Amino acid sequence: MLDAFTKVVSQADTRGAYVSDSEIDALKDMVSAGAKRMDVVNRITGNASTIVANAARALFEEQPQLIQPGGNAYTNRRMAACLRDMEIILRYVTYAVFAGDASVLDDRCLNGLRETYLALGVPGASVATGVSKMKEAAIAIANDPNGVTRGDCSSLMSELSSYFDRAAAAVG
Ligand code: PEB
Repeated sequence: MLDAFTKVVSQADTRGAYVSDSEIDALKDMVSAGAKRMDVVNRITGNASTIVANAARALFEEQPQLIQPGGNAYTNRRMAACLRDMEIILRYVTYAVFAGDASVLDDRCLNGLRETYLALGVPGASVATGVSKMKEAAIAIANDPNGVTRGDCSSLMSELSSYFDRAAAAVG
C-alpha cells in the first residue's frame, strides 16, 4: 500500500533518481492543504450511513427489480450484504483520500471485486450505479462551504470523484 509520499519515493527509486523539485512542490501543496483533506475524510465518515442509505434508496427506486422476489437485494440477508458492500467501498474511498493515493482502494477493495460479483451473480453495473450515487452525495456533503473556512476545494473534489469513478469502473 502506498500513499502520496511513498509513491513519489518508489517512482524515484524505479528511475534511480532523486525525488525531483516538482515532486517535492506537489507534496508541499498537499501538506499545506492537509486540513481540507482531513475535513473531507471526517465529513464523509461522519455521514457514511446517510450517504449509503440514500444512495441505496435511489438505486432501488431506479432498479426496483433488485428488491423484488429473485432480485439481488431481496431478503434481508442480501439487502444487508448490499448495504454493507456500499459501506465498505465508501470506507476505502475515505482511506484513499486520506492517503492521497488510490492504491489502498485498488489493492484491498477493488482487486478481484468484479470476479467476486460475477461468481455471486450480483450485477456489477448496479453496484456501479450505487457507487455513483454515493459519489454525488459524498461530494455534496464534502464540498458544502458552510461550517468550515471557505477555500478552493476543486482539486480535492476531483480527486475524491476519481476514487468513486475508479470503484464504479472496477465493477461496472
Ligand atoms: C464483496 N459482497 C458479497 C460477498 C463479498 C462481497 C465477498 C460474498 C460474501 C458475503 O455474502 O458476505 N466483501 C465485499 C467487498 C469487500 C469484501 C466490497 C471489499 C473488501 O471483502 N446486491 C444488490 C446490489 C449490490 C448487492 C446491486 C450495491 O442487489 C450486493 C449492492 N453483495 C451483494 C449481495 C451479496 C453480496 C455479497 C446481495 C450477497 C449475494 C448472495 O449471497 O446471494
